[in-house]
Amino acid sequence: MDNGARIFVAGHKGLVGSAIVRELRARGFTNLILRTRNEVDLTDRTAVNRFFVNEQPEYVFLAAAKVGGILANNKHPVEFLRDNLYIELNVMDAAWKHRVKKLVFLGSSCIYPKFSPQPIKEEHLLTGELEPTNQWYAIAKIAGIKLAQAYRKQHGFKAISLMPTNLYGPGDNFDLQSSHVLPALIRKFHEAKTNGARQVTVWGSGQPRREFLHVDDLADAALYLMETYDDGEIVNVGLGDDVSIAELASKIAAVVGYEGEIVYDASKPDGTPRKLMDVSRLTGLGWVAKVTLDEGLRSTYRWYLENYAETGLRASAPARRS
Ligand code: GFB
Repeated sequence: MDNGARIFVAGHKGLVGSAIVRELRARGFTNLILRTRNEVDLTDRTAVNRFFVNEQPEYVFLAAAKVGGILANNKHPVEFLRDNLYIELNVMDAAWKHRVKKLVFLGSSCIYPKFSPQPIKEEHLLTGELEPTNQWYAIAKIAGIKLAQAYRKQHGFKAISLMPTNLYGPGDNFDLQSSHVLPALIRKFHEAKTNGARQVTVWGSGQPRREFLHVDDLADAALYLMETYDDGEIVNVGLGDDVSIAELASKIAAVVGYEGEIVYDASKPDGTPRKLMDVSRLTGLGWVAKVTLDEGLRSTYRWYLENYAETGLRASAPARRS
């Protein structure tokens, strides 16, 4: 991509899209095409086609998606399946029709079977049953992968698919009902410390293990692969290291400075027991993550303090799509 290339970042207001925009700007890309949901509703095929006719993007980062944590996935199966299918289909089809040079599609580690061998290799896709809580989202993301592969096979369209592990960082959703675990715990521990509460409740058993990648690393990987990788095979994007939810809770409590008790609510689902990515394909392509979990937790807490904690206003607004 040259610095004046017309680059559409779909979902630029979300955690992933905003990180990609920061990274592109930091590298001197000046011709970014950004639209809010009110300007172009990506679930609306006609609106998407009109947008591609008018703007003629050359490159697309497809970071728009209906996303959320374990409870949101479980409660809104229709939106997680339907909206993601619409977005992927509309954007990929328009990108192919309007001769986009290359498209990066972002999936998720939840596409893999619930009891996949660990660490999870790309070839474990479709080898077993999905985790029930997020099967709707997973099926939509698997359809996105297959769409990208189908357009490549039939039309030679250059679409690549990256499968990030659990992401976090600036711009995350801190709403306690719809967020992922990491931002939820930052907020819970911060509020407990501020209010002098003696207990924080963490959902589930604390035993599941998760791999957490800072979203700036994901953005760096997405640009790197946009420029260097051109194949239909999916690529895992992660750190190659995980922690239990209990360990994560202790780390966040320490970063926030909360000294009270941590209790577990077994009535909430654990989800997949473990989803550690095998990142050897990615490291073989020459990319490794830079931000450690400890550094990332500290910087994300600072971001939370500056952007949410002071006013408390945005903290209650549920995010719909990344
Ligand atoms: O981050 P999370 O919602 O998503 O939950 P998944 C991870 C683990 O943290 C689960 C536990 O075992 C939760 O029960 N947990 C503990 C909490 N306390 C909390 C809390 O306060 N909030 C939340 N949200 N969890 C998602 C998928 O699965 O992963 C998505 O549902 C997506 O579709 C995403 O793929 C990456 O890792 O279980």
